[in-house]
This record gives sequence, C-alpha cells and structure tokens, in this order.
Amino acid sequence: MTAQPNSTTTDGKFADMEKDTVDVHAKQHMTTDYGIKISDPDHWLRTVSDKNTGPSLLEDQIAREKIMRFDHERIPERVVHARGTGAFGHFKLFESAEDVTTAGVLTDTSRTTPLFLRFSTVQGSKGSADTVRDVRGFAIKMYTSEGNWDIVGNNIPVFFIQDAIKFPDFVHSVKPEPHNEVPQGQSAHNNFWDFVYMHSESTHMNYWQMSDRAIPRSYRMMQGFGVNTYSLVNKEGKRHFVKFHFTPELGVHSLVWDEALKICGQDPDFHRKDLISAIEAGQFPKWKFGLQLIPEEKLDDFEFDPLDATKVWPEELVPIRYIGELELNRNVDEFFPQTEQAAFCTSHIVPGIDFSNDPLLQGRNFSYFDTQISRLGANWEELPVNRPVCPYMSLVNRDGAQRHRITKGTVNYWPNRFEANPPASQAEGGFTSYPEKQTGIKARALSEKFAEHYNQAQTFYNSLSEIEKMHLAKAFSFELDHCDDPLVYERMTERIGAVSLELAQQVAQNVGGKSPEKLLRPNHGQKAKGLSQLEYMPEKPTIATRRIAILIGDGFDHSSYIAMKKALEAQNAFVFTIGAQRKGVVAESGETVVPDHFFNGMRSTLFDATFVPGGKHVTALAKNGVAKFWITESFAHLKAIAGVNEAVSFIAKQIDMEEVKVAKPGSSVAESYGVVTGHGDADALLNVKEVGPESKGLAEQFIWHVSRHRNWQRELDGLADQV
Ligand code: HDD
Repeated sequence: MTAQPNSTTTDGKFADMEKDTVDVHAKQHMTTDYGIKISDPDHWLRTVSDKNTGPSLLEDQIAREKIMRFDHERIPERVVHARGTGAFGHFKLFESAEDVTTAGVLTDTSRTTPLFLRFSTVQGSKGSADTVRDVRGFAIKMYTSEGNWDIVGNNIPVFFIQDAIKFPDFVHSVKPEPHNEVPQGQSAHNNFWDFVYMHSESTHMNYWQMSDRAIPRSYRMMQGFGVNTYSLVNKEGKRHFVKFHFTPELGVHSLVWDEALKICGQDPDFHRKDLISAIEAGQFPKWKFGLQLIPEEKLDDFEFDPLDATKVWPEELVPIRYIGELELNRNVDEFFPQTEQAAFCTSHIVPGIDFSNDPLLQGRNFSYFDTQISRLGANWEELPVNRPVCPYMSLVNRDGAQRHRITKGTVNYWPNRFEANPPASQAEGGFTSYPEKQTGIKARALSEKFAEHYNQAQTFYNSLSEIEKMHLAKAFSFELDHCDDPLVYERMTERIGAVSLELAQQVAQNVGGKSPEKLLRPNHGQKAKGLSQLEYMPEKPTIATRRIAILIGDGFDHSSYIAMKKALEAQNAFVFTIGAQRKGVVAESGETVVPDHFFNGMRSTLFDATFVPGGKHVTALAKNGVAKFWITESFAHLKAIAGVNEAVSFIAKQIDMEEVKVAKPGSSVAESYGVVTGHGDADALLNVKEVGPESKGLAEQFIWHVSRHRNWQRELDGLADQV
C-alpha cells in the first residue's frame, strides 16, 4: 500500500470513511461474505477418485459466492465523463463573502472544508486514454458543515449547448458513431462536426475545445470553472448571480498535439499517475478560488444574457474576486468505492447558495440525480464517499435497494404525533429558496439574447497569442481531416469563416472545402483578458513536479550528473535517470548508478525536459537510436534540453539546425531556442544562485527554460513544424 503523506485536512470526512474501511494487511483470515473462515480458496469442491477428477459440485457455496460476486463486479460506466480519477483535499477561505452570501463555507474563515475532486475526459469510455483532445471535467464535492455542496464544472468556462434538452443529441453526436462504435476518445468524426455545424450556439465552445486547453499537460495545470450561473443570497435576502473560478498555482499548461497523441499509446494513464505521484510526493496541487458576481438588478445590462452557458462574463466587465484556496492532499485508498462510486449533482447546494434560471443548469439539476439512481441505485448517497459529514436524517426518504441505514422509531411520515424529525426554520439553518418573482407564459423558447452565437468566439480567437492561433488551425485541420463526408468538412470550413477568415482559409487549404474569400460577418476586433492560457504563468517561476530525464551510459561524467540532479531536486523537480540498462551504469570515475528506467522502457514524451551530462558515454549514446531520437523528439516538442562538455556535440548533431547555436569548446555557456549547452567545470556550470531570464549559469538557464514550459519560438520560426 502506498504511504499517504500527512494530510493537513482537519475534518471528520476521513474519520467518517474509516467506519467502512478494512485493511487487507490486518492479518485477518479470509472469510465468505457471510463470515465463515475459508480453508481452501483455490479448489472447487468436486468428486474425485484415484484416477479421475469428477464434476464440480453446485453444492460448493464458497465457489459459487466467489464467482457470483465476480460476475457482478461492474456497474454501468458514466454515460459521459466515464474516464476519470480523483483525490481528496480541502478548501480554505481567506476572505469572507458575507456581503453576498450566508453560506458558512464562504463566510467562515476559520473553517477547513474537506472535499473530493474528480477529473475526467468526456467522450471516451472508462478504459480510454488520458491525453485525448477533449474537455476535462472538474467535479468537486465539498463536505460542508451544512451539507454537501457540489460544483460539477469543466476546465473550459462555456458549454456546447444552451438548453439542457439538447444534451442527448450533443452526447450522441460526439460519442462513437452508432453503427460501428468508432472512434474512441476523439471528437474527430463526421457526426460531431455535423452537430457543431447544425448548432451555431456550439461555435464558441468549439473554439475553446480546439485550443490547447483540450490537451492539458496535467490535471494540476488547468483551470476549473463552474460554467453555469448560480446565485448567492446574503442575510438581507439580496441576490447576486455568480460564476465560480479555480485558477491553478502551477499555471495553465498543455501538451503539444503530437506528444498528446503518442502518450495515448505510450502511457494511457499519464494524467492519473501525474496526480497520484504529485500527492504522494507531498507536492499538493492548489487552485485559487474566485467569484464573479453580478447584482440581480444588473442582469439585463449586458449585450449577452449572463444566464447563457455558451457565454463567458468578460473579466473587464465582471472582475474575479479571489477569496479562497482549494488543495488536493490525499489519494484514494481504493478506486472503485471512492472514485467510481463518487456521484455529483448540480442540485446539491447549501443555504446561502441558490440556482438561477440558466436553462442548462435547470435541466442538469434533474439529470444528475436521475443518472446516479441508474448507476448506483436509490441509496447512492449513503455510500461513504458521497455521504455528508454533518448530521443528516430524513424519516421519509428510506427503503430501496441496498439500504444500509437503520432508522429507529415508529413513524415514517411528516407531520407526526411525536413531532419526530422536524424541519428546520431558516433561523435554524433550514434551506429556503430565493423568493424570485415569476411571470410569463409557457413556451418552448429562450430569451432574445441567446440567439447571438459568434461574438464571443471572435473575441476568444482575437485574444489568443500567435502560437495558440497556429495550434487552433492545426487542431481544426486534424479533426476535419478525419471527417470523410465532404458535406461535413466543406460546410464546417465555411462556418469557420463566421469567426476568422485567416483560420477558415488555412483549414480549407489543409482539408479541402471552399476557401472563403471574405468573412461571413465582420470581425468586431475585440479582445478580452483571461482567454489566452499563456496569461496564466505561475507568479514565481517554478519547475516543481516537472519530470526531467537525465540520459546516461557507461563512461558518463559523474560530477555533472550529480550536480545537475541535485540542482533540479532542490527545486522540487522529479528527476529520472534513463540508462542503457536498469542495472549498474558505470561512470568514467568509477561510480555506479542504477537508472530508474532503461531507454526502451520510456520515451521523451513522458518528460518535460532532458539533460545529458558530459563524458565518454556520448559515443555509445550516438549509436543508440532511442537516445538519439529522444533529443530530436524533445526538440520537436519544444522542450528544454541541456548538455555539458562532450554532450554538446551529441545534442547539436541530433537537432542539426544551424539556427540553434551551441557552446563552442573553450566558451562557457550558450542558450539558443531553449537548448542550453556549456563547456567547463561541472561545479561552475551547474551552480544555481538565481533563476530568471537574465541568469547566466547553465543549470540556472536550464531551470528557467523548463519553468517557461515550452519554447514557442522554435515553432514560430518553423524549426519544429511537425508538431
Ligand atoms: Fe454533465 C457528468 C460537467 C452539462 C448530464 N458532467 C458530468 C461530469 C462533469 C460534468 C464534470 C462528471 C462528474 C463526475 O466526475 O462524476 N456537464 C458538465 C458541465 C456541463 C454539463 C460543466 C455544462 C455546464 N451534463 C450537462 C447537461 C446534462 C448533463 C446539460 C444533462 C441534461 N453530466 C450529465 C450526466 C452525467 C454528467 C449524464 C454522467 C455521469 C454523471 O452525470 O454523474 O448526468
């Protein structure tokens, strides 16, 4: 069992789950589920004679129980977001929001609220790969003192549809096609793009989904958004509309597409393992928590309808107020009961928080509760991961399959002659809905502002950096290239022209279809804050938790190896030594190092950066195809690369581009396109004092470039156009 680092969470949730926890290492005999000790779990009871094994006996209650339990191990996977993983943690409030809400979790700064967070992809099934191009789910269950509060959000702030009644159409279109169940973990197929064309309301979300946001480097490096509009209500009964934001401490970073595709095969659990290992190492991921607030009376003051989930609230108009922090600090003990059985409901809110008339939220409030009953049964909220930590009891809600709770007493209805299990007044903490005034006629319609579908898609596109725009064009092209129905890709290339002419022309050039000659509608030229993910670099440069490979073979220079390893580990990077074999690799000076992996067991795609120490080992590396391709591929994937002394010419040869300048023998350190090379004494080259853009030392510059995540200039200058 993996050791759990000390969790800083001081709460009752773990104590609560302890009641249902057993330990296979507790030196307890194996029993049947009804409690008798088992003497032989390996043989079915059967008739045997000296020569023959006879038929197995149905009488064997032990064998039948074992097989029958196995036959029923699976439950239906989630209809969307089936692939995911989660962890426990807590929420801390720094600033009370009592001016806008009475919710204890958002007003009491002395509290630490325990929580569970599940990340997911949307399209693929439970066993699909982590790094597919897809929206990521960001679902939080806060076990507050007033009941569970679920925020069932995504890493993208808008959604594909405006009205919940469209959800089954949308999901059917993106999931594998019905006739052949293809493709898995991809939206790159005719039906999805047909849907997007048919629903211009999907345009805005479609641009986010084609951006690098949909191929995150890590769950720990993406934003979370509540997406829907909720309400907060204060003690004077005043209502504000609210959107919830989570901004990661490590910044927002993505893989490059070629890398994401390869990791799907090389390590389908890449994101799962990344989260688990960071928590195990005590490098707890953190997000700042913020609110965007619109007072009720200002709801109509915007060009767009703030209750439309296909629109963001531009930060220039509605700034984010950061008031708290979310931290994940404990891995689950067992996946099935604590992650597969975790179940969220957008309708789970606590006093002080309320819904809005966001038509998507209204439908979701019905759907989630319903799906949990189908997936987990009527008593799904009794499961340890789902139940609240505060006292809870209803004398009316009872029975149903798998009921665990035993409710004592002679009455099961309210009111009753004993006044047993009475409701609570508002003063006693009872939930009361915001008394919103309602007028209108019944109609299948949305308010007028919902009809505008392109403005914010254009603002999003205009706000992206040049490199993000290049990636967007490649993503649209990749996806539409996978559509083989000309009607689908020709219509779509034309539709892109409603947002950007240059993008539509590039995509049409790549995948066919009519290249539009003018924009279908004028570009309003507006940009907004917070849309380009490059705005979200960490406040202080960091390489904490970055996976860095050091390549070695027999004859490597031990002093530069060890000095760089120490320098990187001092910055909390995860350093891995990759060698010709996973047994002693001998240094020039005689020391032996046992690598973490051998070359063929790993690929450069699974690391953020690579260092090659000096030494005679470069002769062997130069003959090793995996080691050579490692450098070529790392360069193509825009990753920082460093090498000293003999390694400099080895690196230069694999990159083989005159634009990339490396240190000449006799000179000390050179940096070019994030490739940092140097000649000289290891101590001098690898000493780290200050890390920043002006740093001079080799290790300092390497660390700085790793902290920048990727060297975009390589791609902008056409040196890495295969990605
Ligand atoms: Fe949903 C799961 C996020 C619209 C119906 N959704 C689900 C999960 C996330 C989201 C993160 C996984 C929860 C988990 O980890 O267990 N969904 C969203 C967001 C939406 C959204 C951000 C738009 C604002 N969803 C949406 C609509 C409907 C649903 C409009 C139905 C009308 N979603 C479901 C569901 C799922 C689900 C079918 C499948 C598994 C589950 O609920 O628990 O009910």
